[in-house]
Amino acid sequence: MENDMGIRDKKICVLGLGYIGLPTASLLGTKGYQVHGVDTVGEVVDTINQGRIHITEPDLDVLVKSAVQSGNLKAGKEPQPADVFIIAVPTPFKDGHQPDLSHVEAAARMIAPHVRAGNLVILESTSPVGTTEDVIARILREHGHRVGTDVFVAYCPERVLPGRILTELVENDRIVGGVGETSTEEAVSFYKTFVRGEVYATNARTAELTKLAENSFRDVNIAFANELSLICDQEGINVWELVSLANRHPRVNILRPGPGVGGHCIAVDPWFVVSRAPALARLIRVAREVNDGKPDWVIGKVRTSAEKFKKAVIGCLGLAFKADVDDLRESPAVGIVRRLKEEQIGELLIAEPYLTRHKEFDLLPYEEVVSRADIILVLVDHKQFRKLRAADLKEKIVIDTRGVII
Ligand code: SAJ
Repeated sequence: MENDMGIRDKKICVLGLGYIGLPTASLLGTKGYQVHGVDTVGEVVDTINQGRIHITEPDLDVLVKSAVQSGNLKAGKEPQPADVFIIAVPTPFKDGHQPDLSHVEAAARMIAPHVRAGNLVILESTSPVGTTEDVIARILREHGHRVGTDVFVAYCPERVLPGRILTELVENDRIVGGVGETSTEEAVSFYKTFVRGEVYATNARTAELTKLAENSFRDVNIAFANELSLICDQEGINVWELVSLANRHPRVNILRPGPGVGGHCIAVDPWFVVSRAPALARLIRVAREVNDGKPDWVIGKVRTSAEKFKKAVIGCLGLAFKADVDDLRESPAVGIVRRLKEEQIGELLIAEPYLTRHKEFDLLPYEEVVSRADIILVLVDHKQFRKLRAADLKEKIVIDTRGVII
């Protein structure tokens, strides 16, 4: 890492104070930068200015508190002039799995009047190939800036894993791709002031597709595991045993099947590849479809099991999108429980140990759910559920989508 010379005089404006923007803003604040964070939601701004957080992520509360108390992190609803602008706003998809770049576009328009010669503008939001050039650089040019000469623009995808964000923000290697070589150089120098991993230089388009390729790689590999789970079920073979045996091969590493793929990234980003190359991205599209189809298959299993009872009591274990987080974004577990409720398949008892309440479902302690249910449906591999033993559940039907019960 470079030394801290000059950091104290530098101002950073971070647009979007969510799962990426807030950890990044507070980390930069504790490094000594003067950080102004921007969010369009007033409640988020107020919470952060009080030194508190609106999302759950290990150790983030301590970091935000320290950055705010030191005076280095302040939040507001409007951007301010800065040396570096970092855009970390959501990029969801809209109808037909087409990317919705409206937040990126709005952020670029918000900062454009504040950008001055010598400034660096970085996009971190996961985006389709061409976004940095076609949205960010274009809008800055419309405001009279000469991109690559007096204003520098680069793409640097976030790559942090929810649950490990603060560690990975510093330790992970970063890919930085500028619009033009000078932009790349400026952005690489900036990341080197706080990243301990390697910082690799490329162009913006390559950096954009690198991020999409990473998440598509994971999606395709999870789809392979999910497809195997359906084949194993038909053949009467235990998929968990199969995966662990196949993985004894030195060049095989099959991922874990589950109830589907959730989170705000892996279930979304591959569509950004498909949207630009529909005829070519065949495997990526099918992987998405396989993973999106898994919840239906799980519901079918529950339905068949419930038919064996007059009114089955179904214990649903977990709502989060993955183990040991309280994050429900795009969670297949939520979708499955919602459908079971809508279709009135049995009486539902629901446990999510990482939440105290949920706006749609009544939550119960998981021990109570396990003891009262006829059918145990494991949807998340939380550590609490990993304590369950098959020998103690002999009287019940167990549908374990995560392979936690042994
Ligand atoms: N899952 C499985 N089986 C597995 C692994 C995961 O079913 O073997 C499921 C999880 O339960 C979850 C989903 O996949 O529903 C995604 O979880 P994840 O842990 O694979 O990934 P995310 O979404 O938390 O974070 C990913 C990471 N990308 C990669 O690992 C390539 C992270 O590094 C990215 O920064 C993040 O997406 C992002 O923001 O793009």
